[in-house]
Amino acid sequence: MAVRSECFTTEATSAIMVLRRPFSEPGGLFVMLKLSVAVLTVFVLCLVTDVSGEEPHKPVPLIFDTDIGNDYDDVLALGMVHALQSRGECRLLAVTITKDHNLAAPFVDSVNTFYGRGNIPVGVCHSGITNDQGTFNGLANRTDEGRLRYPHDLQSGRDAPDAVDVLRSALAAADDGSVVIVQVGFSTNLARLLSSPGDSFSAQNGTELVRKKVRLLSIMAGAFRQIPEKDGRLLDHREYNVVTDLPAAMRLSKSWPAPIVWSGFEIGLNLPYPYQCILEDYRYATHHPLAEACRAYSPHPHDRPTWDLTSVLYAVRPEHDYFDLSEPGRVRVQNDGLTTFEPANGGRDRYLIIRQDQKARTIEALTHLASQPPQTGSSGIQFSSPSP
Ligand SMILES: [Ca+2]
Ligand SMILES: [Ca+2]
Repeated sequence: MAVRSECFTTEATSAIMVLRRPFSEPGGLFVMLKLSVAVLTVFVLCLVTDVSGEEPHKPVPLIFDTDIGNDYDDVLALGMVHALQSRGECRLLAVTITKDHNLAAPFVDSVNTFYGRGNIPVGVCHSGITNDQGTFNGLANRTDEGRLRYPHDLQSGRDAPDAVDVLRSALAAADDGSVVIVQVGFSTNLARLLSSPGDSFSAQNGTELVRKKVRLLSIMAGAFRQIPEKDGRLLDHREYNVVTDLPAAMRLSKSWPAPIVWSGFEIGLNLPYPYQCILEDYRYATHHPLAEACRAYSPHPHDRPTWDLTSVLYAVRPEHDYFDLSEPGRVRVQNDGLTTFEPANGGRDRYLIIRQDQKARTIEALTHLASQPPQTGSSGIQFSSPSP
C-alpha cells in the first residue's frame, strides 16, 4: 500500500498551521478542534486508501529451489523467505531440493516448522548430485533428552514427493503469470520440469506450464564479471551452481521460456554476511536452526558471501533499489561452464549489479530479514529467557 506525501493536501496543511493559533483567540479552540478532526480524517484516509490508485501489492507466490546442505547461504535465504511471508510480502508455495541426500528434506521441514509453516510441500530429486549429507542437514535428527531439537514430521527424503511433481502441482494451482521461482542450487529440477509431459496436475507440458504461470526466475548462478584470485589476478569464473550440473544449466539457459534475473557470483561476494550477526542476532531462541547450521558449516568465524540471499531479496523486493539491473539480453551457459551475456532488445535475461553506495543498506536488509524471529504463536520454538 502506497502512503504518499501528497496525502497532506491544502486542507491538512492549513489545519496544521491553525494549530499554532493561540487558544485565547476568539473561536480558536473550536476551529482548532474542527480542523484537527479534518487532519485526522485525511490522515486515516491516507492510511487505508492507496492514493496512487494502484492495486495494493499482493504477496508474491514463491517457490524456493535449493541445494540445501552444501553451504549455509541457502539456510539464511530460507529464513528470509519466512520473514518476508510474515510481513505479507510473499507466500511460500513449495520448497524443492537439488541436493540428493535423504536428510536435506527433513532439514528443510524442520526449518519450515520452526517458522510455524511445517505443512509447506517439500520435493526431492534423485540425481546422485552432491549425495553427501553435508555439514548441517544432520541437525534434522539432533535430539535433546530423546526429543527432536527441531521438530518436523518429514523424516526422510524417501518419504517426500518428486520435485517435478511438486513444481507442477504448485504451478498448476497458481494464477497465470504470477509465480516467482528462486533457484539457488543446481538447475536439475527446473530443467526436468521443462521436459515434463502433461499429467494429472495439468494437461500442459512443463515448458507450457512455465510460460503460462511463471513471472520471474530469480537465480543465483554464473558470473558476469571476472573474479579476483587470492593473488589479485582477475580470472573468468566457472560458478559452482552451473558446473555441478552443467547439462541442466545449459538446458535451462537455452530453453527457459520466462524472464530470468541472474545473481552472479560477484554479487554475493561483494555483500559479506557479518559473522558477528550469526553469533548475536539469533539468540532469541535457545536453539536456532539457522545459526546452528552456520556454526556447523563454518566453525572458524569469518564473514561469508550472501549469494543465495540476494536472489530472495530481488525476487520479493525488485523495486527497492537494493541492486541495479543490467540491460536486457541473453545469458548462455557454455560447454566449459562459463556464463556469457549478450545484450539484446527485449531479451529474456538481466543480471544484478551492486553499486558501492548500495552495499551497506543491502547487507542490512539481508541480515535483518534472515534473523527476524518467527511470528509469536505460529511456531513451537523455545524463546530464550531474558538475561538477568
Ligand atoms: Ca512437515
Ligand atoms: Ca545454494
